Amino acid sequence: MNEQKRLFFGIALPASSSQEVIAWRAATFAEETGRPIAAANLHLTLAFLGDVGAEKQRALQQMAGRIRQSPFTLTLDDAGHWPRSGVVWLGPKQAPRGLLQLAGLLRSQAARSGCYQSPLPFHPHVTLFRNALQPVALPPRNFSWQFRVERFALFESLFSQGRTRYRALASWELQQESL
Ligand code: 2AM
Repeated sequence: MNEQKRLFFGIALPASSSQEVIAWRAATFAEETGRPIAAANLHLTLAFLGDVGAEKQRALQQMAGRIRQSPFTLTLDDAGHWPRSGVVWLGPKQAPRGLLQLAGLLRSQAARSGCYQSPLPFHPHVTLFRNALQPVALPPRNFSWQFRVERFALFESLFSQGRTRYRALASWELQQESL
């Protein structure tokens, strides 16, 4: 049997930031903006892997486990709307080098394992709303959430009873690199 799972590498938002973000979202965006993402589902995707079988998953996990990288600070201080995909997002105005490095490594490992990687440049973001197909009034950029990223995870995306849920299957710590 070769059961496939829908997988991605990503960073979960700390629970405290998630709560602050959803309170801010509720106060900032009109209700009809789109379908709000649940607090527990807020995350930043590093590399989308698609449907993956057990053997490939093992190989991807092994490669992820060999990554040696220092923790970094992520600041979410930008927001935008992609009308074609219907996504309203939160992201960094300036992506930290550590984030770009980590995503770059995971994306190239994924490509080498045969997981299709979009040729579009990596645009780090946390999706706030889906199905936002009408123009969206974006708030002034006077917000900012900052947190330390000390681990990343392999998530499975599960869809049942009309709801998407993400489950962390494995995670890896980012460790201060020795000089
Ligand atoms: P999105 O939030 O911008 O839609 C799980 O689906 C995660 O993988 C989401 O964060 C999603 O980004 C991201 N992702 C990237 N490429 C994807 C694709 N081709 N299909 C589904 N999700 C994708």
